[in-house]
Amino acid sequence: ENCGCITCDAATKELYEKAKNEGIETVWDRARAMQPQCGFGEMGLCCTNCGMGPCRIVKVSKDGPQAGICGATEDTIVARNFARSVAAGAAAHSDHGRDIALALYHVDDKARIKDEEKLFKLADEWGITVEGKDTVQVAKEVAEKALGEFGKVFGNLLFLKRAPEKRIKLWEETGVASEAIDKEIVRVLHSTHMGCDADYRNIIRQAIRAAMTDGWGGSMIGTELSDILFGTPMPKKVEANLGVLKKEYVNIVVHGHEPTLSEAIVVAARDPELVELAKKQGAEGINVAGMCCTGNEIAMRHGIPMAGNFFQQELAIMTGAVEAMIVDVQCIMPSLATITKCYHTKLITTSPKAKIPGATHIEFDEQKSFEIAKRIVKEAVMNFKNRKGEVHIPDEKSEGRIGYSLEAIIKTLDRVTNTHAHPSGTVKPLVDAIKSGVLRGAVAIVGCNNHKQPHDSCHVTLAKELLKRDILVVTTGCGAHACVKAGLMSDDARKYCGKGLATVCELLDIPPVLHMGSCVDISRILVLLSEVAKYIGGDISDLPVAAAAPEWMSEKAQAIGLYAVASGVYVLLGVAPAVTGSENVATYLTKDIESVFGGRFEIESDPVKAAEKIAAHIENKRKRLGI
Ligand code: BF8
Ligand code: SF4
Repeated sequence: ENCGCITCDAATKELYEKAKNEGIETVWDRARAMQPQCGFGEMGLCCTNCGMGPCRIVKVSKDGPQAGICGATEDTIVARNFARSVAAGAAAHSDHGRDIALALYHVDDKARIKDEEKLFKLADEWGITVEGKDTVQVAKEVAEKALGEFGKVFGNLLFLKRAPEKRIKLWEETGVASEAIDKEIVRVLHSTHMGCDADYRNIIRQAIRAAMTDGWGGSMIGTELSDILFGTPMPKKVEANLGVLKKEYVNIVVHGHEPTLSEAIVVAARDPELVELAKKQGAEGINVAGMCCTGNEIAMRHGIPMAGNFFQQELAIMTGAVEAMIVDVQCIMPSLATITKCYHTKLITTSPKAKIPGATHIEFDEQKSFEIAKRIVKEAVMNFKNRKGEVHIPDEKSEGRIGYSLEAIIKTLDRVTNTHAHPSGTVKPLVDAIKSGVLRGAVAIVGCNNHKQPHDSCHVTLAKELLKRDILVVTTGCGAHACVKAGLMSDDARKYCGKGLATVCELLDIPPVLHMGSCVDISRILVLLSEVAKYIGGDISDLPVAAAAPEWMSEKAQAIGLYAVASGVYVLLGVAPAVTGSENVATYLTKDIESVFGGRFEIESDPVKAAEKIAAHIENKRKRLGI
């Protein structure tokens, strides 16, 4: 795949050419125009934390400034910048979780709770008595408890208890057992304010506390409560790539993150009245497709086709076939407003947190969700007749099986446990496969697209390199889109696997790359790791596993990376975070931190070398386990 092109995805290549021919600027053009990118920023050496700045530290020469005007060293500046990015990422994921909790809080009809069993299980976990209460009441109390996680005055995050005991103890000893979500994020902002924390290790410690409120806090709340509200994903077939758009249909692309909006759109688009209206406009019907993490959410739960990932959002509009792109929060390029000007596509923003000049704003309100969703879908339907010029939809689409929530994985494993009279509902078969060496280990490939890497190519190459080494891959976010588009979630993908992994896939009837959801759903991976670690009576850091974000770009990815490291995971990044300006900070994050948490960062941009490093790490862990 590493052909030096901008992407390994054929649909993307095709539409990128179209954009060039039509003189439409895309992310790749703007990235090129941005070169060379600022070296200070790239190394994390620019500080704008107070009005005396900006201060930039010149590392290359002894003549330039070696400290900020206040005296902050490169260690302090780099650590502060990194911590603030992590806090912003944790804030985004956690605020998403809060919105889901609010949606659950406002449920007034039992029919709107799609996974009652999960609701009662969570109520039990959180010590909420359920006797004599109806489902709606229990939902309200669970939602209230979840909302309390953001601002409670005392106590640690409730979900930390899901980790193995050794891990919990380690977090307490090292001072990273997080308290309330909002509190930890505020603390990063406070302690990195001018003239506060100057000790890079302590700054990173607080950054970890904030990162933990993402994975073990807001993200986990987002995942759990979304499952309760909209259903826990189970395996299903899905089609992926821009070829899922249909020429004769009203095409609606839902893009962003929170399933509250997208779920409502999916329902509204099936409304007979609106379908009829679409037909009156000359369309054959209404086709909803999802983009980025919203795409993952509705694909996992309803099998709605996945239109594409982060670097395909502009291209979707260039098909000329999208009547409306409906967005909520995060990873939405402001350039969409510019591009929609050249086509008939309506860009519809829906969140008070994310308005874009040039877009139509129709604010979403969970309490009137169906009504508003219908209004939005109607806008799209009525826009069908405004299509300009020719429609250009690439043929490319592939098929895969997705929907591997933790519950789905356990159910899948039960297929082999039950036959051996072992207790069902455990991770035993997975542990057995790893112990025997049939499976060498497992790796999560997650994260975004970034122009610093060829689009999708690093996700796909890394996955294939791991599969052939008998390493199972799980994936979320834009990495999941990349893998399903490349056919890695089909049965046919067994051809990329080593003999052991191929056998496991056949036995369990699974694809070798498991789609576990959106980026908040990395919380599912944390729970899976915890379950496996508990099963073997160890810690997450003992396991032959790793994580990789070969094309990451967002602040959320930095938060994820840091909570994974603090949870004991080896995290390989394909793009270096802006910490290279401080040798101390860079060394701490990529080496020394391992002696504290058992996890660390590794930077490697070449996906083939990345696979080698990950495999070496996994074999190392196996050796230490004596397996
Ligand atoms: O949360 S992988 S580009 S869409 S940040 Fe964004 Fe990155 Fe995609 Fe989802 Ni995640
Ligand atoms: Fe400069 Fe210090 Fe102000 Fe940062 S906090 S801008 S280093 S004076």
